[in-house]
Amino acid sequence: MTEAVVSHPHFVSLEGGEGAGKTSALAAIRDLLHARGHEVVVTREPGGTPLAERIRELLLAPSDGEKLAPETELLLMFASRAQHVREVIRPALRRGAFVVSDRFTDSSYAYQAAGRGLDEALVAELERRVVGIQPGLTLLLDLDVREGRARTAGRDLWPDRIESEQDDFFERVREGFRRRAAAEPQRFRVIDASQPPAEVAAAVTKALAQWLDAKPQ
Ligand code: Z5A
Repeated sequence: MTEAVVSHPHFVSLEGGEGAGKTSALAAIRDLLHARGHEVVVTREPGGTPLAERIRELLLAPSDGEKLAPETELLLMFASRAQHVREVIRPALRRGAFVVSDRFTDSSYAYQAAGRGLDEALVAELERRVVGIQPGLTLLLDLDVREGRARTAGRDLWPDRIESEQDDFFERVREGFRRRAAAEPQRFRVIDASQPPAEVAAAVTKALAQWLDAKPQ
């Protein structure tokens, strides 16, 4: 079991609330890394391996009457992450690839701690003992909650279990992300996600290029 959280220079995560535009930002990140000649593994959380994707289904399935306890939700997020780190992320980093993850542990701090009200120290303990790794760069797509929800309104016939939460939950999540970004400015870059998609992609690419050029290869 790992006891320290080590930042990896080939590991990039993308975070943000609903409708922030992570899909096109991910494509822009992948394209820049490919253009620089790197192998790129694009993955996501919860999920990223067959077993972790099954845990994702459990997590996101609309309630069938039995409410998922916040602690259960947190532990399932970390069960999925434990599998993802061991089966996909660490092997890819070991062979020198870049890993780009659509969400990682910062989402657990934002959704399960800030959003659900669980103790941040519990998330930190799980991060230390179960995960042990964090991205070298985290791009936070920051967007007004209502604007994000307006973008995704009507997209799904049935919103998933977390999408069905109220605006005040998503406001706490947004604040949780912004607090983390303010506390770790060396790791986070905050991107204004209210801009048109091409401008968001350009801002993401610029932040990534600056980070790549600044770090030792
Ligand atoms: N979760 C958690 O609670 N704890 C954890 O530890 C982890 C996750 C890891 C699933 O994640 C849920 O799991 C998520 C957090 C929780 N729940 N929520 N809510 P997900 O990443 O799969 O789900 P998501 O964040 O809800 O995805 P999303 O809503 O699809 O967001 P997105 O990927 O950022 O959005 P998009 O697909 O790129 O764009 C959405 C729409 O907006 C689409 O129609 C676009 O055309 C439009 N769009 C995108 N960008 C723009 C701009 N710039 N202008 C206008 N319209 C735009």
